Amino acid sequence: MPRPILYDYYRSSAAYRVRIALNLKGVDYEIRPVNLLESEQKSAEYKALNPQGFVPMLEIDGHRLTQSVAIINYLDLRYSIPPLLPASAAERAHVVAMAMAVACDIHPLNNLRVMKYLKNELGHSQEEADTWYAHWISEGLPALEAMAAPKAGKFLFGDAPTGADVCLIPQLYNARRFNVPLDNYPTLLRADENANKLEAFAAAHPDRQKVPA
Ligand SMILES: N[C@@H](CCC(=O)N[C@@H](CS)C(=O)NCC(=O)O)C(=O)O
Repeated sequence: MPRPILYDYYRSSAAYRVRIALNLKGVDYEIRPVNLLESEQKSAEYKALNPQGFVPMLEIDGHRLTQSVAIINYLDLRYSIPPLLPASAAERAHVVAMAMAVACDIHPLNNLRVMKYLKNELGHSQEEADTWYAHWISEGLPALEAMAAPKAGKFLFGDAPTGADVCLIPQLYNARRFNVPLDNYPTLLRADENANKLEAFAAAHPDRQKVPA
């Protein structure tokens, strides 16, 4: 089988999730950059492969997979060690709920196309767009902190990273980029600190990726 190919943009937090998951699973993969700032994701060539025009996309085992959470789920089923989801139904639902709080309820509101629409079509200033961005993070993270706190250990659920941490860490990277205060989230910050000590997370960080020319 050829090496999996990740269609990636270094600052895409959805692609960052998949880089983390691939690294945690120890999968050797190739990166194919898609420059979002040049709108390469909207090209006819790319949309023929991924009609949604998003990164990430992963070519693996003869499949072309899209949607980061679906990709992470595929990787978890394909490579069982280390597991990214607990085995028990209730614990799994809890971890998936935390991952979805980020992937479905915070991140989509701040996606590039949304930010562009606010500024280019609706005429909002950069300052207003930044306020929007920070608002949805500051609205989502307190809930995630409260969801995680009762069952968290070193990570959002227990002492090993799960899919919830895979989604959280890129979201915290985005929050810091936009100077969103994080002091009120001790559980999230503990998971962040512990995750970034692991090479699988550290190697996936945007600062360790090649920036498109
Ligand atoms: N739900 C999708 C979201 C993917 C997504 O939003 N990707 C962003 C980068 S983080 C993107 O490609 N945006 C391009 C655009 O908005 O035009 C996933 O989890 O994979």
